[in-house]
Amino acid sequence: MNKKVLAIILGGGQGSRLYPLTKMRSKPAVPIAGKYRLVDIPISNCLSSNIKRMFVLTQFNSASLNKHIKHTYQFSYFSDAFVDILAAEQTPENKGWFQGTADAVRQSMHHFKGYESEYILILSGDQLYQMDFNEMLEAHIASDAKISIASLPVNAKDATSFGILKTNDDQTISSFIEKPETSLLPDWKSNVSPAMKKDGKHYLASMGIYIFNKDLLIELLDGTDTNDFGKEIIPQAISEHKVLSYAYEGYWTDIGNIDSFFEANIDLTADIPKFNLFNRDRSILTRPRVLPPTKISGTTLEKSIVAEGSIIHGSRIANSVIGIRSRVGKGTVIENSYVMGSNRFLDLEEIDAARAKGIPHEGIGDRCFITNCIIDKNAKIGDDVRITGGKHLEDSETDTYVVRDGIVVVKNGALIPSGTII
Ligand code: ADQ
Ligand code: ADP
Repeated sequence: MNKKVLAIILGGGQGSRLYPLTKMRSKPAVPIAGKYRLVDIPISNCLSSNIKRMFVLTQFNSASLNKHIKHTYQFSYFSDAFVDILAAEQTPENKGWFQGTADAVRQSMHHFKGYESEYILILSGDQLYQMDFNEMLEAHIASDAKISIASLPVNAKDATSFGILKTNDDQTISSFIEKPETSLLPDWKSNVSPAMKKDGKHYLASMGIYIFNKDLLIELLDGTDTNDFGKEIIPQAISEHKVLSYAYEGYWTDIGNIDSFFEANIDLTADIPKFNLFNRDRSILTRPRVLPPTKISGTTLEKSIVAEGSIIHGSRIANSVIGIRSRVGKGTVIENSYVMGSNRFLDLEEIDAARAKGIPHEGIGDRCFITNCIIDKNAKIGDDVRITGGKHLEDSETDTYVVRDGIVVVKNGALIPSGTII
């Protein structure tokens, strides 16, 4: 185990951009790719980089996050490895909520100050990527930097949503601006490689992945009221300390809102997805559930992922991710959608009882048509339901679903009666 590094995963503020997926759970617990949760991505990256001591900072604690971490990341009694959740807590010094990323680290500092480590690796909890942090650490140590920031080239459209930096020839960062306005962009172009130029990616963006020398991090956070890494700590630090840009070239995407979350999930169904769940060296771990194999009958499946424990009778499923313990009724068509599945199985008596009362049970009924949709866990969708997401829909909310960027998000546990048309 790498004893020099302690990892801190920023598990999310209020998670409002992922609402309603974050209505009843904290952001790290949001289910992704049919069987994982968001927090599995940074944790798995740490474990495959041999970094085995992690704190997950979250604004809200939730039953699903606790249960997931407790049942998934268990280590031997004789190992120092751990994954601990630190939720915002009230103490005599603190009012309560974390005021931003740096404040979250500051308020939790007393929990990790005492652990042996020279470096603190700070990660975001809402990104999809597979990265070897050791390579970044080696570059950090070799350059004698005090802070390193992972960076990658982006185009002008994306540049306004990221921290943008410029470097000297030795890759140290000379200037940094958090989320610049479009009018400022011409001043922030970097000399990127010809391939990146061809793609229009002229700007170097911070990936929000930082290595800090621990002593410096403590010093920077101590006795100040700066709340954010991107807005305050990093721009202030570059004039006083050596801050390195670590150029990353692999796949990386931010999944902070419904649109990017949806895209990232649906992209997993591509012939060669950008994010590779089948990479043995950088495998993504999750809770080992003991579920029966999925049973499929009469369904044409195209470019789809189907997780364990599902019973599928639909007529066609295309470009979709079907999560654990899903049930899909006869004649149903699902296209371009992410169905998260259920937290438990229904037995036949429960299904018969629901039918006798004329109410839908967990899963998707017969003869439904579902497209451009996210269906959160435990939703009960009746027969002959049509949900047609798309750009023609305006953002809106009802008791059972939310529309964001044309994607219909059916809420956790929502009941959509037979015959509903959305
Ligand atoms: P953003 O992602 O916009 O930009 P921010 O909202 O501060 O920055 O979030 C960073 C991470 O911390 C996210 O995973 C977020 O969920 C989490 N987080 C936010 N507030 C938190 C809180 N109060 N408690 C716990 N966790 C919290 C940052 C950088 C940019 C960089 C992008 C790359 O500021 O410079 O380009 O990340 O995505
Ligand atoms: P999530 O949808 O994020 O898993 P929930 O709040 O629905 O969150 O569930 C929290 C936890 O409680 C889950 O991990 C699940 O295993 C368990 N759970 C939820 N509903 C049921 C249920 N009806 N029966 C058994 N366990 C459940």
